[in-house]
Amino acid sequence: MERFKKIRSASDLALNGAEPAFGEPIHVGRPNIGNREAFIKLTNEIFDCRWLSNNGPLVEQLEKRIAEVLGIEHCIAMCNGTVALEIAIRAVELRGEVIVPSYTFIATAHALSWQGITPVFADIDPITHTLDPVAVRRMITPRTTGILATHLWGTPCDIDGLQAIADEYGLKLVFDAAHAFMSGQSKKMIGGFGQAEVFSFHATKFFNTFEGGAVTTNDDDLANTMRLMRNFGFDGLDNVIHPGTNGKMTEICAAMGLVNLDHVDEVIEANRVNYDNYCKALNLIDGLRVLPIHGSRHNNYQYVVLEVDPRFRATRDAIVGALHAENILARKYFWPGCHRMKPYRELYPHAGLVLPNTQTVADRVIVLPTGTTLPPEAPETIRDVCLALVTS
Ligand code: T4K
Repeated sequence: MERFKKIRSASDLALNGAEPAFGEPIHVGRPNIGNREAFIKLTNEIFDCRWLSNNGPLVEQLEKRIAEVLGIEHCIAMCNGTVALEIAIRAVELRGEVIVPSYTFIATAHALSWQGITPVFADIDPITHTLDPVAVRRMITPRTTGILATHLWGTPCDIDGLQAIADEYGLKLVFDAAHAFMSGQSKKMIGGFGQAEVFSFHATKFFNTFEGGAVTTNDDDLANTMRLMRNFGFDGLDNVIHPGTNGKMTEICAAMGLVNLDHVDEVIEANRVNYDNYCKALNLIDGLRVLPIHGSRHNNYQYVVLEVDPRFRATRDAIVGALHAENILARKYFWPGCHRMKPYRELYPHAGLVLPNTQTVADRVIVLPTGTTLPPEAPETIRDVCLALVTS
């Protein structure tokens, strides 16, 4: 992709009438696609054997390979991350109130409320952006049955801190690991913590199966229950032994997963190089900071998170507006926080009082594009846009 111009001052900004820096939109969440020929070969095999869904051979292969890669006992592939969350939530028997972050994608809260469970929002650690165990403790009531914590941006939560609270109060602990495939804590990969962990393999994730997701666990009984729930509760032909839904992954999605799994290290490396370039370009500007990668030697570098200090001379929204004008479609994930979205705002009009860090962080974050299709000039262009905004 061609970079059309050098931005030296405000008059060079598309916002002020100049040509955009990029001729085509640069998206956050542009899918990474592995070897096309290998995918087409697998697609032909699917057509030849006429097995399209219902726990086919490719789904079984994908589950086995993911379990091996993550070092866990069971991987149950699903049609998407949201249904995977719903199934995990039911399988571990969450009910009443469950403590969640508000600073997460809306699916985390929806997966609970969709099943009549009340999401209770607890605050995050402003450094890591993940659920703060001290804040969780404050939100426990007699109706609390569990904690659903998000490894946001692929950063592992304070797993030990949350597990200690779960043990003390007899709560279930489930992780929304939608961002954390191939991330880890010290030597252990995300996938085996808590009762269960839930991944998303949506097109916008660094590893995708078009749409898809999975629940991973080391608990044999739980894995069996979730396999039943994923397929209407069927145990063999004509025999339903459990309530269930349709959470099955299709063979074409599993084929995409198998092909993409072969390229996962290359994608992480591309993300890591992008991340380093962003740090070099942006961390020298006073008031801007690329969120450091916290806590592990394993990280997928899927999200490049820029924090804009409120004292910076351009606001976060002004920067996003200027970038969009340049065709760089940076995002304000996960602004304004679930508690300020209509369904939960009405439920908890005063939630902001106990979520100061959530509100501060949600108001200052910009997620920048990365992945295998990122033009190498993007980090410097973004730096120049920010400098032009504040030096004019
Ligand atoms: N928990 C967490 C913490 C999550 O982040 C998510 C999903 C879930 C649970 C639920 O998992 P799934 O049920 O989705 O498997 C996107 C994704 O749709 C969503 O999967 C993801 N999180 C979330 C963080 O991002 P939007 O509404 O921002 O998507 P959208 O359509 O604006 O796409 C993002 C960008 O990607 C756009 O600039 C366009 C680009 N794009 C998108 C698609 C689908 C492409 O270039 N190609 C594509 O095929 O939610």
